[in-house]
Amino acid sequence: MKGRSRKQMKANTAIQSKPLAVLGAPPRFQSVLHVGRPNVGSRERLLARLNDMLDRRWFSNDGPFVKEFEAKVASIAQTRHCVAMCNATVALEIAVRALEMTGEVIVPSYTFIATAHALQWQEITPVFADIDPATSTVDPRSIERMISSKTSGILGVHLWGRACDTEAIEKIGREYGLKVMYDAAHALACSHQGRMVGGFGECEIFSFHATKFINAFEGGAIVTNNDDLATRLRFMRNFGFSGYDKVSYLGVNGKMTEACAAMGLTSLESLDEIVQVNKANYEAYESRLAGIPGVSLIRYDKQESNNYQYIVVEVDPAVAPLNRDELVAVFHAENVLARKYFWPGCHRMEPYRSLQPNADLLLPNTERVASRTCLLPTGQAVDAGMIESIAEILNAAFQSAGEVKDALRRRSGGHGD
Ligand code: T4K
Repeated sequence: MKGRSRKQMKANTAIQSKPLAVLGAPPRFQSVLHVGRPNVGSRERLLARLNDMLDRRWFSNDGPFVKEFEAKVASIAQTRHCVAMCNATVALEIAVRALEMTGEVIVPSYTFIATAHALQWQEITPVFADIDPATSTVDPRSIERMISSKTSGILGVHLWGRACDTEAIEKIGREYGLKVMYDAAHALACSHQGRMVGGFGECEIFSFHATKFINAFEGGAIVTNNDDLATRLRFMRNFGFSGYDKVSYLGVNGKMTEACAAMGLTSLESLDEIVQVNKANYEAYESRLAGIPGVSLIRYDKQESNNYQYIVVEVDPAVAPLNRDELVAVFHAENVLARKYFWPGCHRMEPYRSLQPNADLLLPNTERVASRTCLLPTGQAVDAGMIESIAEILNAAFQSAGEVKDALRRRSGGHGD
């Protein structure tokens, strides 16, 4: 299979079938399996592009690769504009500023910390709304409850690529005169009710970080159908310059480099192939995890376009013999670095924990979902054999749950975590 060497695959396939590393056996995988191992794409195409870049001696500042990358992303998102940025965090910050959000902005707590930081960094208070436990995306009813006289906007997040309830959110936006934008870091090439993610709200932001299914080493992009906003965003990402020696806006340096755009273009050429691998991995997990008590895989709506880039598993502690934290400890011992995204929720991380110490009282679903979710490895670095082994580890751990709990308790000096 493209993108991984046979030797590496073989070394990483199950080396034994039963005993668990947490109980003293050697780890099931010899090398570590990560959540978010980058997909590489065609080395030849990337190196050819980098050579072109060197020959051209044009390395940054709206170069030809950046322009081509923007055109391709706008075409996937079906938007009039795409403004590429150095990463999605800076893109969020620039978008928030270009939309003149101030005071308070409502955002889910159940997201990567960058969503909240993009606001707080500009001294805008992120007011945390709860999620709908059925979808893990922000609950419009909770948004409405959080509106105050200081609220200027709503920043929704299309978590795991599944779009939030854009109709309800935008209705609230219209009723209360609030700007609406979306963090679509996970949602490139995903659709919502048949429309591609990209054209919802005032603008949407994609991430092309190394760990995303399409990567530009580091990168981000803002897509929008608003011509004036796109113009402002272009100025703002380049110090506010609107011409030689002419500064028209407050700006910053948010530019994407040509090397990053070269990687982004190369990665985009493999989009279909990567989605196919992700989908096959998702289906392999779906069949291997089916029927295991208390373990469920989040669902992607088959009527929509999905990138299937995350394998998100919920562990119900009332049913499963081990809880999420115990299971993650079991996986780590086997060199499967399952992640607890986005535990414990932004509201329990600094500076928000200190600034808003009682936020948890209004976020019961966030607290519950964050305590039971873990992500498993996928992408081009993972194959069906590895998924089979991961499922075997899970089954073996559940079968020996008593021993596993004892071993974990001993390891933590009797504190049980
Ligand atoms: N909004 C949302 C909803 C997001 O999820 C993110 C980013 C953003 C906004 C901000 O986007 P950017 O500003 O980053 O464009 C990772 C990523 O760094 C982050 O981009 C991503 N979300 C988040 C979900 O995951 P970490 O700190 O948990 O993991 P990290 O970067 O250490 O990487 C995870 C694993 O991947 C590592 O254990 C090893 C492996 N890895 C990582 C890199 C960078 C590799 O094998 N190779 C690599 O090059 O945040």
